[in-house]
Amino acid sequence: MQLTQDQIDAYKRDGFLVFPELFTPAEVAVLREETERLRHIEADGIFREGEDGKAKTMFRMHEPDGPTYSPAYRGLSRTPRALGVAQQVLGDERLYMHHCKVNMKPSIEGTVWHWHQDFGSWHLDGIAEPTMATMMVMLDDATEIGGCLYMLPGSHADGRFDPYYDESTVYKFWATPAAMVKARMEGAPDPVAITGKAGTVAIFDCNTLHASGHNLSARDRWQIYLCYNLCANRPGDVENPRPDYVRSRNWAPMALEEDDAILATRPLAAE
Ligand SMILES: O=C(O)CCC(=O)C(=O)O
Repeated sequence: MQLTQDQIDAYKRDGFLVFPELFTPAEVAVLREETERLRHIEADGIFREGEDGKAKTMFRMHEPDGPTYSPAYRGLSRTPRALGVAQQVLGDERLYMHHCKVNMKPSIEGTVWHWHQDFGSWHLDGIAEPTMATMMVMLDDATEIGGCLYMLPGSHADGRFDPYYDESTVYKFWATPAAMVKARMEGAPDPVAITGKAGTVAIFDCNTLHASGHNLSARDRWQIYLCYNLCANRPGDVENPRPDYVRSRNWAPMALEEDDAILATRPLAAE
């Protein structure tokens, strides 16, 4: 999949690109089945919230040597539509994956992700340069009432803001101080709601400010996040590094696979 110069320019200007229904319903169905299979196991890198005990976030489905491995996720992470697009927006063919996760924001109970930049925390992982991009893949239709992502166009241009550790949500993470977000919003275009049908994809710069709201709808909202980095930008040593499932130590360049890499894991689904 070859991006046009207009798309590359828009990525550089806005800090994100959206591709409606880039993955097919058959591919989404395979990824959903795999997600459902894995969310019932017990392993590091699977986080449960709420009274139903169901997994809400899972990591590291793309690596064959762990309990959360899924061949379909590995295939997804290496398709020309995922890895190939990341190579083009980052301008480098030698990429590895800092982490891969799926967020299953539950109906009614699933809460906000405050405004943040992914590089806010990844820099603390020891990564020097913001040459990173996240690809989000919708496994459900994403709606505003269902807690879709919002992107602030152009917000990557000023680089990284020092984050603070936000403990107001169950998952706790490095968010951007509200005063900085408000200052960045002044005079900027309105935030863009990243809505669309399942299979829709957004790829965004690691300094793009993004957030998501409460899921007030009757449906859970599942979204995959594939975080690519240049091999040349692998993390340096830090004290108390985060676990491998969130700060990968596999810095080998990923190889592109065929574009049918997801369905190839399920020959019957491909028919
Ligand atoms: O899944 C969401 O709603 C937001 C997740 C997010 O922004 C992140 O993991 O960095």
